[in-house]
Amino acid sequence: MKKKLLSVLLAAAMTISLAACGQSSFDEKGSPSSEGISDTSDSSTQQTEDQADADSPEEINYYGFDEPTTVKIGISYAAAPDFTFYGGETVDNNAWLDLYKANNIITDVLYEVDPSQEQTKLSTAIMSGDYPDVFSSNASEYRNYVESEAVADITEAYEKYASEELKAYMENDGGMALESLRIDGKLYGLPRVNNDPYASAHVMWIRKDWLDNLGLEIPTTMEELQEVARAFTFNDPDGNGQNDTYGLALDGINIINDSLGNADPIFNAFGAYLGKNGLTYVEDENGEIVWGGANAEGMKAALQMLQDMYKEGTIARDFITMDYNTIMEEEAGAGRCGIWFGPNWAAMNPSATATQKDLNCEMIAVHVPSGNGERAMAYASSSAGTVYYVSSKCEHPEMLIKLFNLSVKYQNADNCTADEYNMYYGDSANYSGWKTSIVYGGGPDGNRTNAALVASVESGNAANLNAKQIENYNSIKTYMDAVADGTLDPADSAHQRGLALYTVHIGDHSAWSVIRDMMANDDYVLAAYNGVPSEEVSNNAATLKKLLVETIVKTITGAQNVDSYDSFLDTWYAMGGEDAIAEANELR
Ligand SMILES: [Ca+2]
Repeated sequence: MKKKLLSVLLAAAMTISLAACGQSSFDEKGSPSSEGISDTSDSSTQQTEDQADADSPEEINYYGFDEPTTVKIGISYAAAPDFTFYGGETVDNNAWLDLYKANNIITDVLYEVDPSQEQTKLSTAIMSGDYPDVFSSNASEYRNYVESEAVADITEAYEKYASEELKAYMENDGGMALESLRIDGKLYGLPRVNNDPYASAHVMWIRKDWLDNLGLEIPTTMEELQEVARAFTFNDPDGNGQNDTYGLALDGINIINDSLGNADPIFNAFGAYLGKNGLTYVEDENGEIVWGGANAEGMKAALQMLQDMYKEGTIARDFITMDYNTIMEEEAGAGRCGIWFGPNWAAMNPSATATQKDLNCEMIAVHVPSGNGERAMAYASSSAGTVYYVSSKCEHPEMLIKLFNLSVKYQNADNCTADEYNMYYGDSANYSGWKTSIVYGGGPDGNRTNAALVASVESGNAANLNAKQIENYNSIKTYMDAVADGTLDPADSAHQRGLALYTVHIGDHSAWSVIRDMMANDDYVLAAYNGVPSEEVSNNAATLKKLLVETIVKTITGAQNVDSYDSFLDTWYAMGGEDAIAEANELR
């Protein structure tokens, strides 16, 4: 579900641009009057106090300008087929324009185009020399823009004008996307950060009711996992007298992935890191960047274990034809497998489905077992996707920073009131809201949002939750009350939704409980390089991943022997891997 929301947000990529941020002769009709004003100025004062500067701190306005400053914008969101304005809002009259006006940022629409024409329009404008002052692109264009000198160096503007909230937003991914944009220490753009690689770490999901039925403990090593998988396969863990279960579910079609059935956590447990794309960068003991799959010893130990499990039947015979959806619905969801790896939402659908078949079904999240005697780590990587720029011709490069400060303040539930959040972020199903802002500053709704939800469930007080959180809170409460009353009805969709959310958020064995523990223990191997790959490396990446996936699957089924991983490595380097690693070492 989270994945679906994320893809909706990504698909709705904002392509609005902004031009000409010179001083204007602003007329009084747009003078500040909304209630956002007083809040904004209060916050500015607070920021000023918080960010005491040696020069003249009280003069820094993080959210706008002391004098009306006109910005011309190009708009493409309004012509998008899925876009709907709230009530009476229009391109010229909406909550975000009011907020900008209240902060002396006066917008004037330079052009309005269909989203499909936005990049062409922008390119034409840049070539003509008269182009928007603030605009965005995919990060793959970042170096081109920097080399063309069309965009400003914002290093100093960011240092001086970034609010504490904006800095915290950039830390959602540990600062990786922002740092990936530095060239010789200088910044020429700001990334949209809606990825939290810490929060999206994968955990192990296991049937707690099966462990209890067989008198087994939660496995903490890969050897123990193999023993549990044997018991789940041969000892009738569901007690129905049928030989209808097995141990570990794997997605054989895409064995390293971002969903259910991912095998990468198993490789991680042996010190190898493939990520979801297969092209990962880790640092070796000499500080050089090497491929995360270059640890042949670790990879071979993990492959040997999986080959052994396949041979003894504790991995499904037909795993090579399974994808994440099969595992979700027909394996975990049907109560056939007892163990799988996946993200925080990887038991939502399976728990709701499997409970209909077996009311005692209990799926819990646990830390990935250790493979090599050390605590298993997760690979954390984040790259820039959308990048926002300010033109090198703009006399106020801080305009970009101030626009971002406003968006981060009003598009994150933790930074504003529930009413403000609903107004400036809006209802994602109907749009408007954040879409009319010039910069999108909504972050991933990670641990902070989760912490508020968990606290409310524990205290029974939902007063401080935003609209989205209250919806989840009510669902979880409905489920928990039904369990307490003995009235749980697994066919009731409201109970299913509550149970699904429970596996993510609540209790000692929720996904979030495990992930918070991972964060506290720093169980992460950070990507040594997060830069956007060159076209050549990018083109080779798909071939390299295909080769890697084929090698892993063939080794598990025994079609290839484990030691052939060494010759695979030679091929991987020769087919473009060597160039990718060299590029990372050169550009880091
Ligand atoms: Ca059985």
